[in-house]
Amino acid sequence: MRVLMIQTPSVEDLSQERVYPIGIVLLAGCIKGAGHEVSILDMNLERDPYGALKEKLLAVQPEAIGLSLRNIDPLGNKTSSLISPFIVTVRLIAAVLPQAWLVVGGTGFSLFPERLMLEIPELDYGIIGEAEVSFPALLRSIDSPPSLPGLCWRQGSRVRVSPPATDFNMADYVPANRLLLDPALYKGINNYAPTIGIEAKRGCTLCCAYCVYPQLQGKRLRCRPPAAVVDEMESLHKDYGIESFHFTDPVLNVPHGHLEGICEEILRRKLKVRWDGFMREDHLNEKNVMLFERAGCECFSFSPDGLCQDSLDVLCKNLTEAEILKAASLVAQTDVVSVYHFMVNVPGATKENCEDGIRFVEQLYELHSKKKNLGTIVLNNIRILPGTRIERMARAQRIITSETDLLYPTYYNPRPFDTFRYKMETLQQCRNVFMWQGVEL
Ligand code: B12
Repeated sequence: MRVLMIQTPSVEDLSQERVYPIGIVLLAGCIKGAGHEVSILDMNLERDPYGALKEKLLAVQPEAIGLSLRNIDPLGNKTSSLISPFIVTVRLIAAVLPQAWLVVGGTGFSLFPERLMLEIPELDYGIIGEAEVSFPALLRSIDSPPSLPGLCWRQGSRVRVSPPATDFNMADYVPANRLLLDPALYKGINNYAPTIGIEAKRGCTLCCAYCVYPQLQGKRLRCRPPAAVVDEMESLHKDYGIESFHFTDPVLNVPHGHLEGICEEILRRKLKVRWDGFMREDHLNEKNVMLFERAGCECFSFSPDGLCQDSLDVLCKNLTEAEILKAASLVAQTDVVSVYHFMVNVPGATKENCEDGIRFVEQLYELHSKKKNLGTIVLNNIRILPGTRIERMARAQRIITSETDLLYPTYYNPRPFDTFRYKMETLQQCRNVFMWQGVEL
């Protein structure tokens, strides 16, 4: 079958940070291996995404099209949605090639499968979650597929959804076939985020109250062998000149020893690469922080989320203020920048714990002031996503009701602390600017 894989618009415009669409490239490799003829279009690279789409459809004449809906919205307190460009994309395809089978997948779709299938009748099938096994199996018998993990299909006017796969064996992982989409196209397009993602593992054992990662990848950690991860980095470095990578793992430095193994392998091979990824504070110690720096870590990214112990507890972070400060004091001694993400106005916010939060941010800046290595502190309200503990809390508190449409940007930000984020942002921006300018506040 001739198959076209499309990364639908994942960002609002070309000024936003963009990423190599590793999900569809992995799947394209799987179906190519199964004998299909496959091509790829990333609409995020195009100045005229719909023009490029139409041209590609007419040139390739695919019989089946795999659409990836990665993001439903840009998060970060923004209120714009990526659902509209997705629907436009689907309608344009259906108008240009009405006979082609349309299959949708990706993280954004996986969060709202039934809703999107019902709202967009042009979609024939969906697959929620990881699709290395289900997608090729669906293409094998697309007229009448068997029961497959994560499959969404229509039964009359209803949509049926099978539970997703969360057990793909990462020892069998075949890295994305980069010949199908040239990584060089993504060089130098971002200011901050490395465009090339590397998966070192899937799964997350944590149960943070707002987070959908365990829903998307399962709760069991599935690690790739460190040498296989470094093989992939090495070939990207040698064949495409890629120097900087982002590890896509929900938490990069768990379980203990895995990232350490990757770093030792990078050092053993004398690979000159840089990388980053989100780390847990309570798994850092003097020794591994030094190892990570030596092996090319270019940013310690943390998402402690809670600005005080009450908030950490309500968000089920299983983390203490002391652990965060201990980690901060370790990374502050390195020559690597650190970035911290926090959530503001979380359930149970009080005047006192807002003040605690202010003090906490001050403490982080104090710790990093000597080496001036605090990149930034990102402050967001919580985006309420379906199936999370925060969703249940927000319903119980009547912050959202049965009328609330979670498909579109909905944040947990009730009064009276709904503007606290701005106060925190002023504080953090002042500290940041004054730190970088070397001026005492
Ligand atoms: C790593 C990551 C990042 C990195 C990416 C770095 C890089 N160079 O790749 C960084 C930090 C830069 C980032 C940025 C953003 N991200 Co992000 N990111 C992730 C994360 C943790 C992993 C994504 C990943 O690469 N996974 C590995 C690949 C292989 O898996 P995959 O893409 O899911 O593909 C599999 C399946 O989904 C499926 N599939 C995918 N496509 C298709 C298509 C078809 C047809 C089928 C059948 C199946 C299918 O099969 C694939 C293989 O199994 C996810 C959360 C998660 N655990 O999934 C969030 C996530 C995807 N990100 C999200 C968002 C919103 C963003 C940002 C908009 C946030 C922001 N304001 O900066 C930006 C957008 C960037 C962009 N241009 O798209 C959201 C999306 C949901 C939503 N709320 O809209 C998620 C789910 C996190 C969350 N907070 O909930 N992100």
